[in-house]
Amino acid sequence: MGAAIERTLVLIKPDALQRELVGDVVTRFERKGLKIVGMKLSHLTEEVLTEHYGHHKEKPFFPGLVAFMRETPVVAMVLEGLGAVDEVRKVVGATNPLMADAGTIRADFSMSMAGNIVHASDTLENAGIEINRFFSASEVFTYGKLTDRYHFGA
Ligand code: FUP
Repeated sequence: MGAAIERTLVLIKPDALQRELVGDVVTRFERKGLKIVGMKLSHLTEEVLTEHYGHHKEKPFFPGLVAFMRETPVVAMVLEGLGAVDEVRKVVGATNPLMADAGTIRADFSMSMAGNIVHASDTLENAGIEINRFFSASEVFTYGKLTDRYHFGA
């Protein structure tokens, strides 16, 4: 059985905005064939970041992480595609850019653990939670593209 069509959440972080890498990052996802079904700028609050990074709440780097994520708005995206959750993580690479495989976004564009360019949901369950955290239903779109059969066909 082939992979199912999934949706996942990506945040393009303040380091990427400061470094003018938004276009390059979006292009990586488009080139893979992922469909952009949601996309907006959002200035994240401490509350939403505390929820989003709840698994790191007790870590020493947590306050710095929250401050960093609020330096500029982030670009929030919902991407759709075959096995999108794992495929997007593959395109993004390991959390530590120094450990990430060449050809991934994090390896190719960054060296710092804090400034690692993007966030991407790690499981299908978390993708659902995170899409709902950052997007209302009316901000996520369903539409056909002429290239769907090339990207998603058997
Ligand atoms: P990921 O799912 O790849 O984004 O990784 P995590 O959820 O483990 O980490 C979220 C963010 O916390 C990272 F992108 C950067 C920051 N972080 C640190 O700064 N230091 C650490 O040791 C771990 C994570």
